[in-house]
Amino acid sequence: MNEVKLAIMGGEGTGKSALTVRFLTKRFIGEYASNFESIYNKYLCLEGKQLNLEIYDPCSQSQKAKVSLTTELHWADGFVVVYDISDRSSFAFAKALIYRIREPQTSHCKRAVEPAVLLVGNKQDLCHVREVGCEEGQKLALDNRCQFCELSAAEQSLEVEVMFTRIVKDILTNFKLKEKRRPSGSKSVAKLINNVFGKRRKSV
Ligand SMILES: Nc1nc2c(ncn2[C@@H]2O[C@H](COP(=O)(O)OP(=O)(O)OP(=O)(O)O)[C@@H](O)[C@H]2O)c(=O)[nH]1
Ligand SMILES: [Mg+2]
Repeated sequence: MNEVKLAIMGGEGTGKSALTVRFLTKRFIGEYASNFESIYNKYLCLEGKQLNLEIYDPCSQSQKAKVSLTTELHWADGFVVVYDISDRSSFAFAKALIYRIREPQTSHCKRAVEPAVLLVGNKQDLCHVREVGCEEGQKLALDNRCQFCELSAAEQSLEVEVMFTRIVKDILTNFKLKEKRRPSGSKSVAKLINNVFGKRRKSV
């Protein structure tokens, strides 16, 4: 069974838990505990594959002013980065997170393929007090090779499900790419070793 690890990142109060709970239960309950982090499990069948999806919903206290993401970058196969369309500072935080995820130094994680990222402008139902334009979100996503959507965890169930399905599909595509790269890589190393030692042996 494929293991898929997804981290939900974003500023405090942007709706990370609301989106996660909406996806898992199809419900919006309004208030969510934010003093502890959680990892949820959900079994999915997607593209004919059985998946065990793990969703990491961080604790806002430990998230404060934290953009280092070192643990998350090693753990997660993909990220949902959430901001609140009615809160510009949350967009700035989302931008910093995306830059961190896409930093070239992130290669210290020895990733063959860069992680899948979906930028989400949440609380679309608050568009009358909007502070971040939809096109700003689109541009940030496009410039950083991310997917993008705006939605409302409070009012939309199907859209939230589609959003999670989209990021999981992107992660599965990355798994396929990694698989393709790995055998050819190891084959060429094996060939190289064989060439070097094979030739030496012959000359002795
Ligand atoms: N209007 C509106 N409110 C929302 C929406 N999503 C979440 N909220 C509200 O925003 C507040 C914060 O939501 P949470 O899901 O707790 O946000 P969070 O990102 O998990 O917050 P922390 O864990 O504290 O960082 C709660 O009062 C939610 O009811 C939405 O789509 N629309
Ligand atoms: Mg939360």
